[in-house]
Amino acid sequence: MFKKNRIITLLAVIGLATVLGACSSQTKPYDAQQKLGSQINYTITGIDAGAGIMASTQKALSAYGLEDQKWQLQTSSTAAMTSTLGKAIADKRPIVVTGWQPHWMFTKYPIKFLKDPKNVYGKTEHINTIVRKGLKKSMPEAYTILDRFHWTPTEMSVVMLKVNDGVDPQKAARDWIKANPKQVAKWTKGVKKVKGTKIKLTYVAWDSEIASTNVVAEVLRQQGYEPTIQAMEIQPMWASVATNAADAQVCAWLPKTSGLYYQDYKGQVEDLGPNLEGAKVGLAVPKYMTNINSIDDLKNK
Ligand code: PBE
Repeated sequence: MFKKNRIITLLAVIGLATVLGACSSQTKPYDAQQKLGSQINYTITGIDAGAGIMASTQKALSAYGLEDQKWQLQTSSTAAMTSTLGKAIADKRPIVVTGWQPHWMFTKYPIKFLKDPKNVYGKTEHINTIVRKGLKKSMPEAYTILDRFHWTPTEMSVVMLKVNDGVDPQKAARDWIKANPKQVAKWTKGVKKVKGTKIKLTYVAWDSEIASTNVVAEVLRQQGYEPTIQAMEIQPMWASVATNAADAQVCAWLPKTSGLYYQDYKGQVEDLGPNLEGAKVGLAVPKYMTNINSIDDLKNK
């Protein structure tokens, strides 16, 4: 019986692999003479459903009249999206993805943002630090460090690339701290050490937030805290800080990407302002799609 089940499972896997293989081999290299939509089944490759970039892309579909042309946004995950992107690029196939920066996809792959003349995604974004109400009073040392925490997209990218290369995030964060003592001293200068105080950070497991959350946690650890970090979906993350289940998060992409959550929770949390400036969100395509430069081109070309 057990054996029979195994064989059935095996056949199902082979069947699925054949179907998937057939689907992907149907697509040919990008052909600028043909309509883009018909070459990619009018599909934008997206990430996890809760991400702000997914909501913004739905808005873009209607703002640019793409819905009428049966364009759709496919939900997946960052890992699946970047892997699909990598495979498409290896074969020079057409693809449109939800893209953002800082992220290693722009370092690793030759891709470009599409212009957004209707400003659906906003020009640039900043990432803010959000803490629970009352943190200043109960943990003034952590509050000061969280308030001062601020770095650049280039600095964040160093940690992100290491993690992408397979280094454990906590180790990547420690290495970065060791290599950047002056920057870290700006955040911790004059702050009293504590002894084993527990502090909890929540985050969404996006590459950028894995990097920033681990760096902040390790800085707090060196200050004497006992930090825990917990990954969750975006909505529970905001709720965790609003309900005091967590102390802080450093993941608020604003004004647009996390804008809806910010509106919902802003009275229930404390916003400590940007920890990074110069982030960007939008749609991206490989550079070899030379005639596709604006979201409008999805409709017209
Ligand atoms: N991102 C990365 C997130 C924020 C960080 C752009 C994918 C989003 O909510 O869309």
